[in-house]
Amino acid sequence: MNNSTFKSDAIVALATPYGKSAIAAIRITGKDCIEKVNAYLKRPLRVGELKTNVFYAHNFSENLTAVCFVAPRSYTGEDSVELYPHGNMTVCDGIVKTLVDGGIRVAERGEFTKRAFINGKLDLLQCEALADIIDAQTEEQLKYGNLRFDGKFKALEETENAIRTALSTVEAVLHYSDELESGEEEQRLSEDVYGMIDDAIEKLDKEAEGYVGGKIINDGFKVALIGAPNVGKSTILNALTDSDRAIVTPIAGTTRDTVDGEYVFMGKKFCITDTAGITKTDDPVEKIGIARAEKAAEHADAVIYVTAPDADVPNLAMLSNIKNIADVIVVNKSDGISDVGNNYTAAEKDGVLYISAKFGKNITALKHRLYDLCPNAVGGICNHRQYDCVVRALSACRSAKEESKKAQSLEIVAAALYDAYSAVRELFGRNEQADECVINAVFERFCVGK
Ligand SMILES: Nc1nc2c(ncn2[C@@H]2O[C@H](COP(=O)(O)OP(=O)(O)O)[C@@H](O)[C@H]2O)c(=O)[nH]1
Ligand SMILES: [Mg+2]
Repeated sequence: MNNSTFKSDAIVALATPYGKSAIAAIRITGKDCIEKVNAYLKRPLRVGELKTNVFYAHNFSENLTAVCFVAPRSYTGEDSVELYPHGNMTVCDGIVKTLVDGGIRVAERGEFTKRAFINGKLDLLQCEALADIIDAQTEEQLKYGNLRFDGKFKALEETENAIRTALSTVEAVLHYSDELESGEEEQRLSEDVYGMIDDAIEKLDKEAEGYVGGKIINDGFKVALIGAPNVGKSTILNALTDSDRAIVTPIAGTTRDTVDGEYVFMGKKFCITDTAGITKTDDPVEKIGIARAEKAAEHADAVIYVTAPDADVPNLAMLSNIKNIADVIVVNKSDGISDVGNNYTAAEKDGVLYISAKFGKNITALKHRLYDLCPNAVGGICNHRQYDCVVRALSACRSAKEESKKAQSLEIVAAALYDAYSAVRELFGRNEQADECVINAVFERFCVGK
C-alpha cells in the first residue's frame, strides 16, 4: 500500500445504527483528536478510562460516557476517542456536527478499519474476515470469520515464510556463488530451497482446493430446482424456505423467471433457485425462462431434478442432460409416504428421494441430503481476490520448481520465487505497490463507523 495517499486527519462517525436506542457509539480517530474532543467536554479524557462526562454541543449538553486511547494502542493504531451518548439521533447528529465544526471530518465507509490496516494493526485477510463477521447470518459464517480473523489457517503464513526463505537462499547463492565450493551450492539448494518450494506448492494447492468450500460458507450453497412443468418445483422452494416465495398453481408454465429463496439448516446457508419447467414450447417467454433455468443449473453448486408420478416428462435431449448433472433426483407428490425426519436414506429408493412438498413430507430428509453435498474442504481463503493471489503464487512456485529442475539459470528461479512471494504478500495486503482500487473495494464493504 502506498502510504503517500494515506490520510491521518481526525475523522468522526456514528458507529451504531441510525435510529433510537438505549446507547449509541460515536467514534473519533486521527491526528489531535483527543484535544479536539476535549474542547467540548466538561472533564478532559483520561487514557483507557471509561468515565461519565458532559459533552457541550452547540445547542445542548449531553450526559454521556467517554474513553480515549493513545496511539498505537487503539483499534486504528492512532489516538482515538469513543463517546457513548443516548441513542437519540438529535443528540448524535448534534455531537457529530459540533465535532465537524471543530475541524473533524466525517469518516468514509470502513475508514477506521482501513487505518487499522495501514497502521499494521490488521492485515488484509483479517479485514476481510471482519467484514464477513459483521455480515454473518449463520453461526457457521461467524465461526469461519473468527477462525480467519484469529489467523487459525496457518498454512498461508507458513507459505509466505517458506517462499521468503527459499527466495533469500537462492539470492544468497547467486550473490556468493564464487565463494561457495562446487557441489556445496547444489546441495544447499536441494536441501533448503527445493523442499520449501514443494512445501509451498502443497499448501497453496490445498488452499486453492478449499476456496469453493470457503466461498460456499459465506455465499451459501446454491441449489437449482429443475424439472418439467407442474411437478411441484415452486412448492418445494416454498417448503424448503418455509415461505410463500414462489407462486404455485395447477397451471403449467406458472414460473417463468427464476425465483430465489434462502434458508439456514444446521447453521449453514442454502440459496435455492426455482426455475421455469423445461418443456417443448413455442412460447417466446417460456423459452427465455427455460434458458434461464439451464443457466441456473449450470451456476448452481447442486441441482435437484424434480419429477412426479403424474409428470408429463417430455423426451427432450436437454432434459436428459439436466438429469445427468442432477445431484439429487426427487419424486415429488409422493403423498402417501411417511415422513422419515432426518433420515434421508430412508426416504430413498434406488437413489431417488420421495417427498411430498405440498404435505411437507421428507423435506427435512431433503435438507439433510443437500447438507451432505456441501464440500468439506475449507481453508483460509473464500473470495475471488484471495483465490487470485493463491493461484498466481501457486503457478509461480510451479514454474520455480520447473526452472530449478532444469538447473540452467538460477536467476529465473529467483524471478519466479519473487513473483510467488509478491502474490502471497498481496494476499495479506503487505506488498508496497498494492492496487489501491482492490484495497478500497475491501473497505467499501464496511459501514461508516467501522
Ligand atoms: N398432491 C400434491 N400436489 C402437489 C405437490 N407439490 C405440488 N403440488 C401441486 O402441483 C401443482 C403444481 O405445483 P407447482 O409448485 O406450481 O409446480 P411447478 O410448475 O413445478 O413449479 C400445484 O397445484 C401444487 O399444489 C405434492 O407434493 N403433492
Ligand atoms: Mg413453478
